[in-house]
Amino acid sequence: RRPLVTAIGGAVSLTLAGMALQAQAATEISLGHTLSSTSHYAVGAQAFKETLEELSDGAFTVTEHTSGSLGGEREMIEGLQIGTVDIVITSTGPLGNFVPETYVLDLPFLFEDYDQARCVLDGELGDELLTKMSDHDLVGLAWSENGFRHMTNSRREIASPADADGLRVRTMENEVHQEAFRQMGARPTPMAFPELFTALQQGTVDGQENPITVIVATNFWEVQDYLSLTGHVYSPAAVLGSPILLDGLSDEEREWFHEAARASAEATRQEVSRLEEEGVALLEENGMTVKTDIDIGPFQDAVEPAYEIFTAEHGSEMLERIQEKA
Ligand code: EAX
Repeated sequence: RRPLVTAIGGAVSLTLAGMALQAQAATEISLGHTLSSTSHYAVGAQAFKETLEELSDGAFTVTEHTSGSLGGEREMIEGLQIGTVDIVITSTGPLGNFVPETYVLDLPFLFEDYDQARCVLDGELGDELLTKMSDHDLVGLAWSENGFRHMTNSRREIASPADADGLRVRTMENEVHQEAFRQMGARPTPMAFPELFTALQQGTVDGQENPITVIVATNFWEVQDYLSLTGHVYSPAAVLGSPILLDGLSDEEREWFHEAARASAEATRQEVSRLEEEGVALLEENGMTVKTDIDIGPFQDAVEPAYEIFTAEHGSEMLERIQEKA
């Protein structure tokens, strides 16, 4: 009997040792974003998770934190720098505060359509900007997408800049966006995204601007009656990593993260395209009055000074390179 007991004991301890080894080997990666679990960012987060877990054969597991549960985008970017979060999917909204070179992407009416924007971000300039992030304690993994931004508000239909006059519009914490809205005659109020729904509900601000993707994912129709398809600025998203995690990995491991980020961006862009097709109808079904046929000329004229202010501060080299591609 003794050998049998020993054999069983041996098997049990082997299994336990195996489990301990597995538990030790899997590194949990935290991934944060500001949007809901049904959003285009969530689609991208899941693609990141699947790709990384598959490539690493389970050595890394990814836990997604949605809806700003790790804070707003500015806070999460700070979290990457100090290593309290590993991966963040964020708009470029607050990014220029950390990597000023990215401000150029936030200029209003810079990109004409999705193809052009994606092409620039996937090209040399996009790569350069991702590389630049290393100078600011961030790892730029891939350019993803939020979408062309449109204005919503609870007061009136906006068909021209004059209609935006005096309107209190929440903007992202981005000086280029704030300037553009000032030029339109609105009263820009920068605010982190997780505070926005309540601010709209309580009337602290009259309106906000975001892509169809975000308006759909956040049920903004509950607090906003009017949507105007101004498409006034393309909103890129970036998949960013913490240098504190990534610098400690092997080249092979780091490449898995880059690949997972590219898969994430691809999945997100597909979802953005789908929502561009179907989102407006959904918003109308939910009671929003949508102004579609907007003459954007007067809006472009109104924000023109934002370009001068931008180039005076940041130069025109990157801007000219983008405009050459247009
Ligand atoms: O990145 O803050 C914003 O309006 C962003 O579009 C949102 O957080 C998604």
